[in-house]
Formats: sequence, structure tokens, C-alpha cells
Amino acid sequence: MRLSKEIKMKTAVVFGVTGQDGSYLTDLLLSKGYRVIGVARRSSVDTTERLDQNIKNKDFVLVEGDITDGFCVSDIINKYEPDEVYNLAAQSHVGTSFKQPTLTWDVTAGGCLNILEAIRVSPRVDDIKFYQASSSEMFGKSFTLQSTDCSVGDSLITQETIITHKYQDEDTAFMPQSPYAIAKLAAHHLVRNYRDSYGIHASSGILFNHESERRGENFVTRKITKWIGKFVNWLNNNNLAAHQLTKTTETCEKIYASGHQESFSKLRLGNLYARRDWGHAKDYVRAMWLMLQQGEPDDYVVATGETHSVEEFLECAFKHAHLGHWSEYVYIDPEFFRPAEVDYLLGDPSKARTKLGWEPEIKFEELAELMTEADINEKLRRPSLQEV
Ligand code: NDP
Ligand code: GDR
Repeated sequence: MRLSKEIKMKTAVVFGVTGQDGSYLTDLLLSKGYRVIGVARRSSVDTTERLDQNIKNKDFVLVEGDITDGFCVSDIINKYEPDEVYNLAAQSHVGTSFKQPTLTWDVTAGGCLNILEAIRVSPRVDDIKFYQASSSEMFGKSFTLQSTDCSVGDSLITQETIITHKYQDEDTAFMPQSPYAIAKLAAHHLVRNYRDSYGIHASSGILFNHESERRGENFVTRKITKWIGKFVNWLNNNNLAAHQLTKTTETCEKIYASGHQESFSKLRLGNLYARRDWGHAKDYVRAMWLMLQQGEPDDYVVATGETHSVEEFLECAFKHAHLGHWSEYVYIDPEFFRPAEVDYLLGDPSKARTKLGWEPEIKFEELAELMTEADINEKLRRPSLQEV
């Protein structure tokens, strides 16, 4: 029996399904009654750990595919006839993009073009809505400066107070600082160009940093909480409390405890002064979905409207783990400094709030706590993950 259009199950193709956002988006779409076609590239090891909860769901189909292969992308779009296509696939690590710029370009810019082309030539072009994962990294060094004159008093005794607000929104100019950000910006412009040229329902979400318990382990927030998880486990295994540790200088690379032979490597980090607008991935995939429910395609900034430094994240996470001050545990390693840095990101999500009705539910402190808690408990649940 053929189902009428109104009750037909929607189909979404998700490129980048094995990543942090891919897994949360899959959770969301399945909960909304979609059939989800998740595209994962071939790998010599299993990369589906984040999808464990969905892998046996009858409405979830995992297919093999790589976005750098245009024929493969076209085949998937023609075969599964999606209503919505989400492109979350990318070489998404900024630091790595300096070391592998060509690969980053091919995947992050070229991959998006392959999907747009596949949609353009599809006979169902008018029935497909497309989401592109754009990034706040595209702003790079750029920001909008808003000065508000808050002067008080009469003309004779005026107290001049100019408050300046520094932020990024949809009108802020782009000034990308890495091969990753430049590739994302190329993809962003391609999306706009295909929307204008061919009338494709293609939207870009300019998402600011979003993290979670499922965040990749070499992004700074997860690197910190993962280290804390392992360290707490080491303390527990050795019946040690934080106050029993030997004081070391900041140039010392290890942590020692008196009376114990074993040591533990300090947490190695780069620039602690960069500021980011950090939210939770669960909130951000909701914004992606909302963009594709709109009548007209558009671009939206998605952010919390708060900015914090890496140092502040350290403070929050170490405080939550009851380990004392983070500086006792961190070793600054030049290896993790980037050739060019993005110093300051603070998004203004007013447009997403007004037009999509989107609000983030999880803010900075809760995010740091959730991640720290999850990594400490992970160690307790899976003792095999101990530091060797
Ligand atoms: P992840 O790095 O966790 O996931 C990236 C995904 O892309 C993985 O599933 C990866 O597969 C897949 N992928 C990489 N190369 C290819 C390829 N050639 N073909 C097919 N798939 C490929 O990123 P996030 O989930 O954090 O982010 C999702 C998207 O949003 C990315 O495009 C990212 O650049 C962008 N973004 C992320 C932000 C954030 O703060 N998280 C902020 C703004 C934008 P595999 O598992 O095999 O590696
Ligand atoms: P970012 O995230 O580059 O903003 O890109 P990341 O967590 O990698 O870095 C944030 C800031 O922390 C500083 N930093 C370190 N970063 C890493 N990874 N490792 C370290 O040891 C370290 N020490 C300090 C960085 O220099 C930087 O200033 C993320 C990715 O998810 C992108 O895909 C996405 O587009 C943007 O967020 C928005």
C-alpha cells in the first residue's frame, strides 16, 4: 500500500554520521520518526561506537560512502531519495588542517561541492532540503564592535561611559585563519551560490564550538576531561588523594606522589587564553533540524552568547573533580600551539532565537560538569582504560 505524502516517513541522509554531531542528530531524527541513512567511510577499525544505541534500530541504515567520491555521493542520494540531507562530514580538526591542508580541502570543501552537485542533477532536486555544517572558525580574527554610549548626567557634569560589545553574527565579515576555516568558507559560499543559482533549499548553520560527552578526544575540552578521568582513576588505583601529591614546577612534565614509584604524565596543552563560545552538541543538532523545517533556506549563527577561555574551562573541570588548582597538573607544550590562532569567539544567536525559536538549554558550567563527570565515571565503569 502506498502511503500518502502527509503520513509518509521522512528520510534523511546524514554524511558524517559517526562523528559527535552525527550521532546526536541521528538520535534526534529517529526520535522524530525519520528513516535515517547514515553514511560512514570505510575504516580498518569500527568507528560506530557513538551510534551503539541506534545501530539495531530498524529505521537506521548504515551505508558505506566517502564524500570525496562524487559518484558515490550521487548514488546514495539517488538510491535513498532523501527529503533532507545533512553534511556533517569534514576533516574537522583545526590544528590537523595545518599539517594536512590538501586532505582538509578535498574533504571539507570538495565534499560539500559533491553533495550540492548530486542534489542539483537529481530529478528530485525540488524535494530535497540540504544542511551544511559551517563554522565560527570562518570569522577567524574578525568581529563586530558595538559601542553603546551610557553617559549619565547633564551637559556640565557628564560621566562618559562607553560600553563596547565584541561579537560575531550573520553580518560579521569573514577572516579565516586556517586551512580548515578557509575550506569551510569555500563550502559556505558554494551553498549560498547553489541556493541563488539553482533555487536549492540549502542552509548553512554557522555553529560555534559545541562539545559533549561524545566529543572527539583531541579537541581541547574533551582532552581535558578525558585526562581528568584517567588521572582520578590512577589516584583511586593507588589509594592516593590529591593532597598527597608532590608539588612540582611548571617545567616538570610528570606528577609524583611521595612513597610511590609510579608517576603520571601531566596534561599537555597549548594556548590557554583563546576564548570560545561553548555549547552542548545536543542543543546544536536541534538547530540544524529546525533550519530544514523552514519554508525558505537561510544561514544562521548558532551559539550560546557567552565566551570563556580555555583556562576557565580548566578551572571549572578541575574544580568539579575536586583536584585543586589546574596549574599543578598542566604542562604547556609548544607542540599544541597553532601557526595562526583564533583568539576570540562570541556568537550572537538572535536570528536563530527569533526565526527558529531556538534556545540553548546547556551553558558553560553545566557542560564542563557533564563532560568531567562522564569521563570520571567512564574510567570507573571500564577499568581496562587505565593509563599504561
Ligand atoms: P567530528 O570530527 O566528530 O565528525 C566528523 C565526521 O566526518 C566523522 O563522522 C568522520 O568520519 C566524517 N568524515 C571525515 N572525512 C570523511 C570523508 N572523506 N567522507 C565521509 N565522512 C567523512 O565532527 P563534529 O561532529 O564535531 O562536527 C560535525 C561537523 O560540524 C563538521 O563538519 C565540523 O567541521 C562542523 N563543525 C563542528 C563544530 C563543533 O564545535 N563540533 C562547530 C562548527 C562546525 P570518521 O568517524 O570515519 O572519522
Ligand atoms: P577549535 O577547537 O579549534 O575552536 O575548533 P579546539 O578544541 O581544537 O581548540 C580550541 C582552542 O583551544 C586551544 N588549545 C588546544 N586545542 C587542542 N585541540 N588541543 C590542545 O592541546 C590545546 N591547547 C590549547 C586551541 O589553540 C584553540 O584556541 C572546533 C572544531 O570542532 C571545529 O571543527 C569547529 O569548526 C570549531 O570548533 C568551531
